[in-house]
Amino acid sequence: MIHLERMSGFQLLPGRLDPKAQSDLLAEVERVIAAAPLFTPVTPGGQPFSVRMTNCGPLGWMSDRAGYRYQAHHPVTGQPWPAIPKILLDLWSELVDPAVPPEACLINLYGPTARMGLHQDRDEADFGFAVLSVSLGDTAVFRIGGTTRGGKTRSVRLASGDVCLLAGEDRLAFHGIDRVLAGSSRLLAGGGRYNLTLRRVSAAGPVNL
Ligand code: MD3
Ligand code: FE
Repeated sequence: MIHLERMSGFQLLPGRLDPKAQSDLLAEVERVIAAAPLFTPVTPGGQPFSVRMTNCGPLGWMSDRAGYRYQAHHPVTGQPWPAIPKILLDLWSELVDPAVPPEACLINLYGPTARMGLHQDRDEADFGFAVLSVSLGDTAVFRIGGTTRGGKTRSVRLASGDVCLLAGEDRLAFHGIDRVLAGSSRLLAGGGRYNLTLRRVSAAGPVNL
C-alpha cells in the first residue's frame, strides 16, 4: 500500500504528444536554442556535464564553479532567457496548475553517450508544485528511486512524446538517466534526445524582474 502511494507521485503519460505536436515543439525548441545557445555546465567541482543545456522562461537553471542556481540571464550571452513556448504553457496549465505559471523550463540535450547521474531536484523553493517533463527524440532509460540515496530504484523508458509528472513524495525522489538508445527515434535529424522540464521555482507570485 505504501508502495502504491509512493508510486502515485510519479505519473507517466506515454505518447501524450502526438507526432505533429512533437515536431511543432521541436521547432520551438530550436527557436529557443537559436536565441539562447546550448552550453555545457560544469559541477561546482569543475566536472563538465555530459548533457548540454539551455533554458526558457523568466528563470533558468545552471551550474558552474559557483554552484547550482536559477538565474534570469544566459551565462554566455547575458540575455534574458526566451519565453516558454505556448505548447508547454498549455500543458502545464492542463496538468499542473492553470492559475500559477511555470517560471523555468530547463532544456537538456543528450547525445548518444550522455547520461545524468542520480540526483534530487531541490533548488526550488516550493516542492508543492509538480515538475513536468517532456521527452523528444531518442528513448531514454530513466531511473527513479526513493527520497534517500542508495535505496531501491526502478527503470522506466521515456520515449518521444512522453510526458511525466513528479509530485508528492516523488518530487524529491532520486532520479537520473542511465543511457539514451541511439537510433530509437527519427525526430531529431542527427539523433539525440531533448528533455524539457517545467518548474515553479519561487514559493508564490510571479518572479520580480
Ligand atoms: C524526478 N532531467 O532536469 S526528466 C533534470 O531526462 C532531470 O533530462 C532528466 O533530471 C532528463 O533535473 C529526467 C524526468 C524528471 C524530471 C524531474 C524530476 C524526473 C524527476 C524531479 C523529481 C523527481
Ligand atoms: Fe532532475
